[in-house]
Amino acid sequence: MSLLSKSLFFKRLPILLFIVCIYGCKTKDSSEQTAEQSAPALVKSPAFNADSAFQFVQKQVDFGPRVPNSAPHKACGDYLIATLKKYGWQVTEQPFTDTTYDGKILHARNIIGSFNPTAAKRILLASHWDSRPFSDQDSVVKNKPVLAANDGASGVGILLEVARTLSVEPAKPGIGVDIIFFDAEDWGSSESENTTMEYSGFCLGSQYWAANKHIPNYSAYFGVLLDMTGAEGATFFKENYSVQMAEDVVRQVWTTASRLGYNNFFINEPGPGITDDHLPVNKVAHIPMIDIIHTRQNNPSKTFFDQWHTAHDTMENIDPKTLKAVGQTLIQVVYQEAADQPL
Ligand code: AHN
Ligand code: ZN
Repeated sequence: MSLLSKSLFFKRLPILLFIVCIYGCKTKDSSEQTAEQSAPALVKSPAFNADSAFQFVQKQVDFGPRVPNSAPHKACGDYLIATLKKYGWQVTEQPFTDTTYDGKILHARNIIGSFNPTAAKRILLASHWDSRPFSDQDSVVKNKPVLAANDGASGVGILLEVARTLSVEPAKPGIGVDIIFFDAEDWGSSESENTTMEYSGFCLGSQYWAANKHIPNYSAYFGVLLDMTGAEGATFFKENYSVQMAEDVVRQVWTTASRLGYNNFFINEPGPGITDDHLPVNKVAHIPMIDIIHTRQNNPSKTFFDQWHTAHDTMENIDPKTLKAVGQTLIQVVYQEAADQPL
């Protein structure tokens, strides 16, 4: 640099510094803005195969209605156990006997699968696997067992696919996952005034498990229950007991679903409170558990999906798109927790 240009440089230094400062401040400003506007990247997680999940739903329905004390119920239970074992999950069978609101003695079993059984941090996923013994909401045939493609098999199918996905995925999550298939959820009274039983006689398996956990000091970070999670165009409003008892988990799951682009299924609005298997898990086992359940808003005459407790709860109404939205959200929640980056 010549003497002349040097002196010019120093003369202009304040202006230069001013420009640099403005530029610097501006870049810092805009980078802060981007950080505020765009959420952190999602943790990498494996894809959930909805066609495989659909096949797991089909397989259960092919046994016929899985009504406790029946041969298809026994056969399907054996199939669920064999499938979890095939994917390397540790299985605990929990047989129990209970009496229904209408005086039937049921021989039932909860089925528990554990992934990373020794890990301290655990997430609990659940769904009921039994079928309702009567189609009392059907306008024509009211006394037939239901096929329960959506009200039962859909949640189980999604969880079997979660089990398969974790077994084949090389980058396994470093936390524990437990899947519980609750039995005898759906033998409840449709007219709850007819019974003094807790939960109107629904949720026998989850009540039994909550009072007799498969491992006495078992606990989980949180739980997610699936119920009626397979119908075409399903809407999952924020179930009210879940919001009351496990608000953070509701927020985390709905935020994750939204980040994955599933907000047409996971509606960011309050829904009704539903008596379901998550209640004993919250109240008796003291594990915060939410319920992802298909409800409608502003329709007091029909709370659930159209074919609920009718002869038409069949495979025709099951949509792999719905299974994908729920299954991929669960996988993402598990991997976010494993990376300690819950949303
Ligand atoms: C009531 O109808 C009170 N609860 C619904 C529980 C249920 C039945 N989930 C599936 N089938
Ligand atoms: Zn039901």
